[in-house]
Amino acid sequence: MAILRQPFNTHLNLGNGVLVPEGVKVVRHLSDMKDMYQDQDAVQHLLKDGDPLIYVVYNVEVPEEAGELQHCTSIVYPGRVGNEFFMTKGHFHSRAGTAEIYLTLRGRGILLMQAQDGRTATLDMFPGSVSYILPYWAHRSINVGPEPLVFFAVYPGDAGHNYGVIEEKGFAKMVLAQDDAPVVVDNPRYACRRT
Ligand code: PAN
Ligand code: ZN
Repeated sequence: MAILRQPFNTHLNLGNGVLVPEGVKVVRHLSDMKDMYQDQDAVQHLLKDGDPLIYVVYNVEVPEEAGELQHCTSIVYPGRVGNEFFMTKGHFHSRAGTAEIYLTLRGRGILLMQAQDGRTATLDMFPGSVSYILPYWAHRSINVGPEPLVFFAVYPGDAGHNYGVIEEKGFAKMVLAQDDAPVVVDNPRYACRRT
């Protein structure tokens, strides 16, 4: 017999992004994504003094099925690896033709996106920004401010996450601090890795 489900609430703390119940919590430290940063000397230096926490995701538990809606909050902490701001790993969806919405609650960020043909786009993330990530576009969020970047995301139940392409090739662009302000520049390693 099918299990009878009931509609349910989750409580989202609008100040810090924490969900109650917290659901499935994903925690990413620098060591989980050290090859993704440009300045490997800075990576080694930071790892010597510990292993900084880069971001946390709280996922409401929902079946990974068509018709369902995954939803979660992400908290990307402020900081840099060399000149590169703390960021998420970034991914395509496994079912690539699925969109996503990010509602930013706190902080300042840049949402970096990349189509399968290599075209890139960025959107500013700020409290109240509702960013629409197109189907087939990879996406990464970068904290460019002094406080945690907190955003709520909703996406199709069966979208899944494909990290492999980004782990292998990276994004064509990266976000660096120049005089403390974020600038979007070409990623020199992206061209190398494509050849
Ligand atoms: C987000 C991301 C979250 C963490 O919920 O999964 O911000 O980023 P990574 O998954 O790239 O580590 C989302 O886009 N879900 O599809
Ligand atoms: Zn996604």
